[in-house]
Amino acid sequence: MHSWRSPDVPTLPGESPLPRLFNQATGHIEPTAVGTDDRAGLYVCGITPYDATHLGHASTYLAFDSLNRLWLDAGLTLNYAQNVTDIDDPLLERAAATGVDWRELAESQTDLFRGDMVALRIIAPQNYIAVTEVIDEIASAAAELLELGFAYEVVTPDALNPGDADLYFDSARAAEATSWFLGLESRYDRATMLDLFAQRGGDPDRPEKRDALDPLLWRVARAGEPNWPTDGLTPRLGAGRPGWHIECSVIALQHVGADFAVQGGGSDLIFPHHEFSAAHATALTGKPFAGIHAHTGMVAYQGEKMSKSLGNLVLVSHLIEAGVDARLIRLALLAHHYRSDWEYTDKDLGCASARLAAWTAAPRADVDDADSLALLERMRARLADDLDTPGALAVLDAWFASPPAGAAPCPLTPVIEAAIDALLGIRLD
Ligand code: 5CA
Ligand code: ZN
Repeated sequence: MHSWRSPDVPTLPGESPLPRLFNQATGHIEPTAVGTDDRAGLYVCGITPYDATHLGHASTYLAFDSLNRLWLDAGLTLNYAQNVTDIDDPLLERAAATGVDWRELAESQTDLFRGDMVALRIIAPQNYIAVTEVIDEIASAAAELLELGFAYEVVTPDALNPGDADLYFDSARAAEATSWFLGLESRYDRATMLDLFAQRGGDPDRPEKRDALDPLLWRVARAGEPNWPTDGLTPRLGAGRPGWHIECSVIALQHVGADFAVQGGGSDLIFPHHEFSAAHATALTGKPFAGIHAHTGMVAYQGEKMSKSLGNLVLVSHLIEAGVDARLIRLALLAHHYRSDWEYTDKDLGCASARLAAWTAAPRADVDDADSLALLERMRARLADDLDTPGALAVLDAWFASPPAGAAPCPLTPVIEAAIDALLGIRLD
């Protein structure tokens, strides 16, 4: 599927240090270990295309955009993939509720998302992959897991084709036979896992499962549901559609490779989604899924997590239609650390506006003095330390602050202007 147009990113003098990120799996801030080929591998979970793009989505993709910008500034090449969950229960439910064909809903919302990403100047993934583009690969991976003994069939009385059975992942066997274990990523206890599994699309109460937490790999066809043929697979799989977690394992393995630098998404994906995406991939390859499991905090609005199911959404496209400068949306989001949960209010845009006004009002200088080059290094140091964007903004605020009476204001020099563009994605001209 086509991605979107990436913004131009200016080159800066010198280099960023290798960025360090908080790893959910260890609880520590660690260097992002990139391969010897200097390619920085990143997989970020993409949207389920309905009600896109709200500020929570934007904040998550902006966090990983900050990482990509730092990696570029550190002289690395990006190897970035993102999926679109264009077949899943919530999408089908929304399509049915609104009387729109699910394919049309997915396409129109993915288009809207692409437009919002361009407006926000977010670097595009090299591979932007819809799940419906890789159904064959997912079905093969599910069959392989069955062959390897990491999956089992569960009798499915309402299957469209009698005798077809849903396929589940055998968590206990994976924990026994691979380096993955339940909790490797989340560190949650079992009660929390059971609770989150039920809330986030899991089916802990299906009695035939070996473990209540075993996730669905492949759902065989039911009457009235979209399904895909699986001809010629060994072992045999009934026609059907993928479970949720396996889509991200397969797309990441295919387009970023095994054992890449960073797996990313919002903290609502820590369990079960990321835990099991990693489990499936490790069962398939025998290797860890990613070096660092990175998660963004949740943006709330009107007291609750901004979410499609609650409908408390502030959409990027609505703000832009209302005349809000997209740079202000970016600045408002960058003012919060990517790992913190926070609540959006109109004040966020007001603060961003005041900040941008102060920066653009600064006198311009044609030459970079030692102080402005030192400021670039301070910005880099803040950002490389677990993407401390509020810290980087504070460095700039201090530079552009009103000078004491009689003192000359600090100027906007070419390197500072380029740094604001390259590292923060904001063009001042
Ligand atoms: N398609 C799946 C991932 S495979 C999915 O979670 N889609 S989504 O549309 O619900 O979310 C897209 C991304 O935005 C995910 O990384 C999710 O964690 C993140 N996200 C969703 N809501 C928020 C929020 N309120 N604040 C921050 N990030 C959010
Ligand atoms: Zn995902």
